[in-house]
Amino acid sequence: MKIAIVCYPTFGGSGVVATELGSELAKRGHEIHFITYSQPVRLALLNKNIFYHEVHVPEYPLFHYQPYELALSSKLVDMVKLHSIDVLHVHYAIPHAYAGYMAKQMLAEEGINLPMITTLHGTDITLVGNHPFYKPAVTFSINNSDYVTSVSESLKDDTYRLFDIKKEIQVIPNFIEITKDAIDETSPCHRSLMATEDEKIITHISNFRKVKRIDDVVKIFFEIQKTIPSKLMMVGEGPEKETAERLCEELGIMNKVIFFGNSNEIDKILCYSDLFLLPSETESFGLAALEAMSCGVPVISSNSGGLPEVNREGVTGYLSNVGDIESMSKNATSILSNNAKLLQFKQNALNEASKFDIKNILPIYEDLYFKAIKEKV
Ligand code: GMT
Repeated sequence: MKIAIVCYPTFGGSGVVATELGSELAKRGHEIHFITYSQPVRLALLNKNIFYHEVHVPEYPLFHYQPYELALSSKLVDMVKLHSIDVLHVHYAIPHAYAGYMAKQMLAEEGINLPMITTLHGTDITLVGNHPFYKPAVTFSINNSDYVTSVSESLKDDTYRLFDIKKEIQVIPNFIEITKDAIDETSPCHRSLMATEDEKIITHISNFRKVKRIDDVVKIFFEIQKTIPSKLMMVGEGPEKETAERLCEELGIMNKVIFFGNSNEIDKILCYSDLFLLPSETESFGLAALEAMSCGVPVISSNSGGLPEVNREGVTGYLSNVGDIESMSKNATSILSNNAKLLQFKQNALNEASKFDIKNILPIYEDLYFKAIKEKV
């Protein structure tokens, strides 16, 4: 199949999912065309069957806002015709489903029928899309997609609750490529560079937005380090990073916290991590938690959104109410203070993550593409 994928190219769950999905489909012989405004951060362009088409938005002084949707839909029309694309898959409803719908309409005028699948990822529904300024357009573009998928049951329920949706939504969970040697002592894991033998390593990875409750991460760690010798690895960039750095200084723990910035070597950091913190306000799925689990790292998270579908209470970690720092710190300490328990949770995390192996999820997307194409012929 020839598949066009539209996504955000930055560090963020939806872009990562779209990139990994496209890369895996390419390995299976499908021709994948990424269409977005810059090269997706995790995309290895040199792979066979992978193409990247950049959307340019020319600056014009009259425009206060540059019309990205217009440029994207025009680019889609051109690329679909040039490469005889069979199906369009847009990730994150805003504005991709809207631009995709416009492209579909323009192509239909020329007698080309392009099926479009929209995957809902989270904040496009729960935070941004739900804003009255966007809601009518988001509702319209979801209802006018040929197929709609969401990354968790919780997000599906939220979509029906918050929007007037007539379409059936199929849940296709996010996935991960399982690293076989995740807790293999012989793998090149540079733990000793980060902590001493007796210290535990706690990690948080995100785009440091308000929704991630970065202050809670720092406060939970502050409590943990009172009784457990430990270090905190903070991976990512975003608006809340400075506040977090200031809080670490105020609490006098700056010498125990390492801020990495964005990284393409998440697995190298996770390989020496003992615990992952994700106390988010809302999380449709929590791909970062799954990435941690796939490297054998247990998770302390909030119980919001789709997190309970990924992190299993008392098995792969613990879940607490949003903002309950006391409970999260206690749970973290209970795992970290008992080595046998920690090892068991690490193994459980690995086992649970394997259910989300890309090998199990990819065929579901492939079937959906085939179905969409067949119906449109
Ligand atoms: O919020 C983010 O971290 C980015 C956002 C995105 O769309 O890029 O993430 C959402 O999609 C991810 C992939 O499906 C999910 O794993 C995240 O849980 C979800 N974020 C939220 O719901 C806040």
